[in-house]
Amino acid sequence: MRIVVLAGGIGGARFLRGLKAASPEADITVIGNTGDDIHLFGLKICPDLDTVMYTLGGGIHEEQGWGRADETFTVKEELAAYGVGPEWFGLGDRDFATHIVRTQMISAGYPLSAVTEALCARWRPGVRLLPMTDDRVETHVLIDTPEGEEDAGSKGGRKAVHFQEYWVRHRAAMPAHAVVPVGAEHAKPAPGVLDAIAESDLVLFPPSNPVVSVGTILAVPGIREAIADAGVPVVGLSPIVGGAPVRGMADKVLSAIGVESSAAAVARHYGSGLLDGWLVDTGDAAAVDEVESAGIRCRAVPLLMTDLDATAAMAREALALAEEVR
Ligand code: GDP
Ligand code: FO1
Ligand code: CA
Repeated sequence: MRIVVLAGGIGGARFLRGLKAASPEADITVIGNTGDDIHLFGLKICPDLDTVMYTLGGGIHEEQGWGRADETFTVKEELAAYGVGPEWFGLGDRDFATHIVRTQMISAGYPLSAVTEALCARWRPGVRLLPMTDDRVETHVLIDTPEGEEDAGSKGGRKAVHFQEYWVRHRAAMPAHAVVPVGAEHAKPAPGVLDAIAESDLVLFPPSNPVVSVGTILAVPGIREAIADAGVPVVGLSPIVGGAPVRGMADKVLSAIGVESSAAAVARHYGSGLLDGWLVDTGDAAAVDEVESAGIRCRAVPLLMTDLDATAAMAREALALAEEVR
């Protein structure tokens, strides 16, 4: 069974652990979001690719869902001592090595897909991890200019900030007026992405952020079309449970695109042109009829990834729904 999974970071990575447990013989290709990527201290950082790689490779800081376990922050402290910011992005010493290797390989001319393959040769995540594109795409968020932070980019009292500044520095405390995957319109799917979709038996949308994770991957021209045309089941799992994200601030970016934070609204947002099946949490069983009336087969099952067994059960439900709609 060849499965393609569009993944962001924490939610996608945790789901993938369950999918591997539920279907050990499956050949899984992960198309990873690179819109979160940020350049800091002269290094290229790929948060979502690293979260998938570390989580499946056994190096992740489990509670955080990002960065390495057993971290130290000596380099970060020294940078701060030099007054070199930003200080709000917590890069650990072990993590710095990943960004140094990646930046070194990129500077030597390797595309991000080759770099990711090289990093995964160490971590052996047990899936093929492909960036959605080798081209530069960075998500930016339009916010009201914070007090005293007017700059050249400010216009009409608003400014665009990098997604990481919005998410980590500001903790998404203010409304997002727009979310823009800068560069997506000129980006090409990375080598292997379209082939993996065309050769797949199933495409899964894990409970990742529908806007800045799955949405960003679908914004790369050709990817949405390839999935819609693949002629295989496309099944998703709702990241929204009980009208709110299970974790994080996805509601902020959903409202930026005018989508209500509900399991049914996210399914309708993806659309029946893309989704064949959708899993909602048992507490959202009332949404089943609404999703089905949108032409998407829907089931209510436990959707909290509390541990590996719970996540594996969710993955098995997604596989079962895929067979039902095949
Ligand atoms: P990020 O890139 O680190 O934000 O991770 P993703 O985009 O892959 O996933 C983030 C989403 O995962 C959030 O919107 C959460 O609501 C969702 N999520 C986290 N834990 C769970 C869970 O246990 N169950 C479900 N259904 N969604 C979850
Ligand atoms: N998320 C945070 O909330 N705080 C941080 O200090 C932080 C540092 C960080 C460093 C490397 C990395 O790969 C990811 C990091 N993240 C951090 C997570 C990152 O912001 C993710 O992009 C978001 O969690 C959403 O995907
Ligand atoms: Ca992310």
